[in-house]
Amino acid sequence: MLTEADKKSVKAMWAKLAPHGADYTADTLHRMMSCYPQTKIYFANYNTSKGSQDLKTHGSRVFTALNESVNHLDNLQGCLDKLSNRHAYDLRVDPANFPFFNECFHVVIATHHPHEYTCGTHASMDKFLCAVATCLTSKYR
Ligand code: ZNH
Repeated sequence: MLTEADKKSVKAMWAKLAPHGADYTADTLHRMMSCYPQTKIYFANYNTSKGSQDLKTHGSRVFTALNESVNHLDNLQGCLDKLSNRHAYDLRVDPANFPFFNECFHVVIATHHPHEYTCGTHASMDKFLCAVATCLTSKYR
Protein backbone atom coordinates (compact mmCIF):
# COMPACT_ATOMS: atom_id res chain seq x y z
CA MET A 1 0.00 0.00 0.00
CA LEU A 2 1.27 3.45 -0.85
CA THR A 3 1.09 5.80 2.11
CA GLU A 4 0.41 9.50 1.65
CA ALA A 5 4.16 10.06 2.11
CA ASP A 6 4.91 7.54 -0.68
CA LYS A 7 2.49 9.27 -3.01
CA LYS A 8 4.07 12.63 -2.32
CA SER A 9 7.52 11.22 -2.87
CA VAL A 10 6.56 9.50 -6.15
CA LYS A 11 4.90 12.65 -7.48
CA ALA A 12 7.88 14.84 -6.60
CA MET A 13 10.34 12.45 -8.28
CA TRP A 14 8.02 12.06 -11.25
CA ALA A 15 7.96 15.81 -11.83
CA LYS A 16 11.75 15.71 -12.14
CA LEU A 17 11.96 12.74 -14.48
CA ALA A 18 8.86 13.31 -16.63
CA PRO A 19 10.58 15.70 -19.08
CA HIS A 20 12.90 12.79 -20.01
CA GLY A 21 10.38 10.06 -19.19
CA ALA A 22 9.96 8.58 -22.64
CA ASP A 23 13.74 8.30 -23.06
CA TYR A 24 14.05 6.68 -19.65
CA THR A 25 11.42 4.05 -20.39
CA ALA A 26 13.00 3.34 -23.79
CA ASP A 27 16.37 2.84 -22.03
CA THR A 28 14.64 0.71 -19.41
CA LEU A 29 13.27 -1.58 -22.13
CA HIS A 30 16.73 -1.80 -23.69
CA ARG A 31 18.30 -2.67 -20.33
CA MET A 32 15.57 -5.20 -19.54
CA MET A 33 16.03 -6.97 -22.87
CA SER A 34 19.83 -6.95 -22.51
CA CYS A 35 20.04 -8.13 -18.91
CA TYR A 36 17.06 -10.49 -19.09
CA PRO A 37 17.09 -11.70 -22.72
CA GLN A 38 14.11 -13.98 -22.05
CA THR A 39 11.95 -10.83 -22.10
CA LYS A 40 12.81 -10.36 -25.80
CA ILE A 41 10.50 -13.21 -26.82
CA TYR A 42 7.54 -10.85 -26.47
CA PHE A 43 9.06 -8.35 -28.86
CA ALA A 44 9.92 -10.68 -31.74
CA ASN A 45 9.90 -8.07 -34.51
CA TYR A 46 11.57 -5.30 -32.54
CA ASN A 47 14.92 -3.78 -33.27
CA THR A 48 16.21 -4.07 -29.69
CA SER A 49 19.41 -2.05 -30.12
CA LYS A 50 19.79 0.96 -27.86
CA GLY A 51 17.93 3.99 -29.13
CA SER A 52 16.04 2.12 -31.89
CA GLN A 53 12.78 3.57 -33.15
CA ASP A 54 10.91 0.48 -31.88
CA LEU A 55 12.16 1.04 -28.34
CA LYS A 56 11.40 4.77 -28.55
CA THR A 57 7.85 4.18 -29.74
CA HIS A 58 7.13 1.51 -27.16
CA GLY A 59 8.98 3.40 -24.43
CA SER A 60 6.77 6.37 -25.07
CA ARG A 61 3.60 4.25 -24.75
CA VAL A 62 4.81 2.72 -21.49
CA PHE A 63 5.75 6.16 -20.17
CA THR A 64 2.30 7.53 -20.99
CA ALA A 65 0.68 4.67 -19.06
CA LEU A 66 2.97 5.26 -16.06
CA ASN A 67 2.33 8.98 -16.23
CA GLU A 68 -1.43 8.38 -16.17
CA SER A 69 -0.90 6.06 -13.22
CA VAL A 70 0.97 8.73 -11.27
CA ASN A 71 -1.99 11.02 -11.91
CA HIS A 72 -4.39 8.38 -10.54
CA LEU A 73 -2.58 7.00 -7.52
CA ASP A 74 -5.87 6.62 -5.68
CA ASN A 75 -7.45 4.57 -8.45
CA LEU A 76 -4.67 2.60 -10.12
CA GLN A 77 -6.80 -0.43 -10.88
CA GLY A 78 -9.44 1.67 -12.62
CA CYS A 79 -6.85 3.66 -14.50
CA LEU A 80 -5.05 0.51 -15.72
CA ASP A 81 -8.09 -1.68 -16.31
CA LYS A 82 -7.93 -1.73 -20.10
CA LEU A 83 -4.18 -2.25 -20.11
CA SER A 84 -4.62 -5.02 -17.58
CA ASN A 85 -6.98 -6.87 -19.93
CA ARG A 86 -4.57 -6.36 -22.79
CA HIS A 87 -1.61 -7.86 -20.89
CA ALA A 88 -3.62 -10.79 -19.56
CA TYR A 89 -5.71 -11.76 -22.58
CA ASP A 90 -3.87 -10.58 -25.70
CA LEU A 91 -0.22 -10.22 -24.81
CA ARG A 92 -0.05 -12.98 -22.17
CA VAL A 93 3.12 -11.61 -20.65
CA ASP A 94 4.33 -13.86 -17.83
CA PRO A 95 3.92 -11.83 -14.59
CA ALA A 96 7.45 -12.90 -13.61
CA ASN A 97 8.75 -10.36 -16.11
CA PHE A 98 7.39 -7.28 -14.38
CA PRO A 99 10.04 -7.17 -11.63
CA PHE A 100 12.70 -7.11 -14.38
CA PHE A 101 11.16 -3.99 -15.86
CA ASN A 102 10.88 -2.38 -12.43
CA GLU A 103 14.47 -3.12 -11.49
CA CYS A 104 15.77 -1.69 -14.75
CA PHE A 105 13.65 1.43 -14.35
CA HIS A 106 15.19 2.02 -10.90
CA VAL A 107 18.67 1.72 -12.38
CA VAL A 108 17.89 4.17 -15.17
CA ILE A 109 16.40 6.74 -12.80
CA ALA A 110 19.30 6.37 -10.37
CA THR A 111 21.82 6.79 -13.19
CA HIS A 112 20.28 10.08 -14.25
CA HIS A 113 19.36 11.43 -10.81
CA PRO A 114 22.01 10.04 -8.45
CA HIS A 115 21.48 12.66 -5.77
CA GLU A 116 17.73 13.03 -5.93
CA TYR A 117 16.99 9.31 -6.05
CA THR A 118 17.48 8.69 -2.36
CA CYS A 119 16.80 5.36 -0.64
CA GLY A 120 13.47 6.71 0.58
CA THR A 121 12.38 7.83 -2.88
CA HIS A 122 13.55 4.53 -4.36
CA ALA A 123 11.47 2.65 -1.78
CA SER A 124 8.35 4.73 -2.57
CA MET A 125 8.88 4.38 -6.32
CA ASP A 126 9.25 0.61 -5.87
CA LYS A 127 5.90 0.44 -4.09
CA PHE A 128 4.37 2.39 -6.97
CA LEU A 129 5.89 0.16 -9.68
CA CYS A 130 4.87 -2.98 -7.79
CA ALA A 131 1.33 -1.62 -7.47
CA VAL A 132 1.23 -0.98 -11.24
CA ALA A 133 2.53 -4.50 -11.91
CA THR A 134 -0.08 -5.96 -9.56
CA CYS A 135 -2.82 -4.16 -11.51
CA LEU A 136 -1.44 -5.20 -14.89
CA THR A 137 -1.28 -8.85 -13.82
CA SER A 138 -4.56 -8.91 -11.87
CA LYS A 139 -6.59 -10.49 -14.68
CA TYR A 140 -4.46 -13.61 -15.04
CA ARG A 141 -6.62 -16.51 -13.89
ZN1 ZNH B 1 3.56 -3.80 -21.61
C1 ZNH B 1 2.21 -3.23 -24.76
C2 ZNH B 1 2.49 -0.68 -20.61
C3 ZNH B 1 5.30 -4.17 -18.65
C4 ZNH B 1 5.18 -6.62 -22.86
N1 ZNH B 1 2.55 -2.24 -22.51
C5 ZNH B 1 2.05 -2.22 -23.79
C6 ZNH B 1 1.35 -0.99 -24.01
C7 ZNH B 1 1.45 -0.27 -22.86
C8 ZNH B 1 2.20 -1.08 -21.92
C9 ZNH B 1 0.86 1.11 -22.59
C10 ZNH B 1 0.63 -0.58 -25.32
C11 ZNH B 1 -0.80 -1.04 -25.19
C12 ZNH B 1 -1.46 -1.36 -26.47
O1 ZNH B 1 -0.80 -1.71 -27.44
O2 ZNH B 1 -2.71 -1.36 -26.45
N2 ZNH B 1 3.84 -2.65 -19.95
C13 ZNH B 1 3.29 -1.42 -19.70
C14 ZNH B 1 3.64 -0.98 -18.37
C15 ZNH B 1 4.44 -1.96 -17.82
C16 ZNH B 1 4.55 -2.99 -18.83
C17 ZNH B 1 3.20 0.33 -17.76
C18 ZNH B 1 5.10 -2.04 -16.50
C19 ZNH B 1 5.19 -1.12 -15.63
N3 ZNH B 1 4.96 -5.16 -20.88
C20 ZNH B 1 5.54 -5.12 -19.64
C21 ZNH B 1 6.46 -6.23 -19.48
C22 ZNH B 1 6.45 -6.93 -20.68
C23 ZNH B 1 5.49 -6.23 -21.54
C24 ZNH B 1 7.27 -6.52 -18.24
C25 ZNH B 1 7.22 -8.14 -21.09
C26 ZNH B 1 8.45 -8.40 -20.74
N4 ZNH B 1 3.65 -4.74 -23.45
C27 ZNH B 1 4.37 -5.90 -23.75
C28 ZNH B 1 4.17 -6.24 -25.14
C29 ZNH B 1 3.34 -5.26 -25.71
C30 ZNH B 1 3.02 -4.33 -24.60
C31 ZNH B 1 4.78 -7.45 -25.86
C32 ZNH B 1 2.86 -5.12 -27.18
C33 ZNH B 1 3.92 -4.32 -27.89
C34 ZNH B 1 3.60 -4.07 -29.33
O3 ZNH B 1 2.47 -4.37 -29.78
O4 ZNH B 1 4.47 -3.55 -30.02
